[in-house]
Amino acid sequence: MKKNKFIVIEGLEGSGKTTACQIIKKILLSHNIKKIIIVRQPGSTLISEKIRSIIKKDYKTEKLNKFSELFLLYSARFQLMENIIKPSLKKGVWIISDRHNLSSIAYQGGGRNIDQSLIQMLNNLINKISKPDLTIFLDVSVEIGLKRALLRSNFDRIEKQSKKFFLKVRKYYFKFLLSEKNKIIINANNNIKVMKENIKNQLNTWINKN
Ligand code: T5A
Repeated sequence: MKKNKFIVIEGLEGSGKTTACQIIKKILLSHNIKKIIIVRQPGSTLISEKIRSIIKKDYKTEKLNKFSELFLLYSARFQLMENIIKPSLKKGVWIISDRHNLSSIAYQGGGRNIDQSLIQMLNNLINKISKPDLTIFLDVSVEIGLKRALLRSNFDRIEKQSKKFFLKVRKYYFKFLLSEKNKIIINANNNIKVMKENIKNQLNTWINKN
């Protein structure tokens, strides 16, 4: 029997993370892995979902300060780690998380220019609770990703950022993925069918090895 793992999905808006979470769940089920939880960040606990709505909403009369944004995101992450991820991992449940620390490195570090040493300090605290076993990065171009996000619904506060912002986010994702040992990078510009096949092939290989 395979030991349960903590799998993180990362990527820009519209890269297909939510879609990929369901694809990954089906792949795990095909390996007879039945105890699976999908979570999203920010979110997935009562308090974290309240924080999510603050993060996403554009309060026209008050701008969310970039440090407030950072600490809200980490508050949501600590709530999720302590209340769901840590106890579930202890019970042998596999975790699929839509975003994690790397999103903060890319969006708040890259996009908002917050000092990486501050973000790393917070990441170290989160990693003490539990570290991901695998990061799956869905690599989509900024243009394609935002086009998909807009087709789905109106832009939220972060999606309203400039193209320059997202190009920096993408650059930081790659900068930090270089040092990530356990990763799978998927070309997410392809259609869902091709993306699904690529995830299936690479994840099956990883599961069989680990
Ligand atoms: N954030 C989050 C930070 O700034 N720092 C952090 O630390 C964290 C954790 C979260 C926001 O918070 C920010 C980043 C985000 O701006 P969110 O709603 O969760 O907000 O935003 P996203 O994570 O980007 O979610 P999206 O729903 O926009 O994108 P997904 O989940 O990547 O994409 P998905 O699967 O919902 O697909 C979007 C649409 O595209 C289609 C789908 O059918 C859907 O309609 N699609 C494809 N179409 C064609 N080909 C493909 N390969 C497709 N894949 C999906």
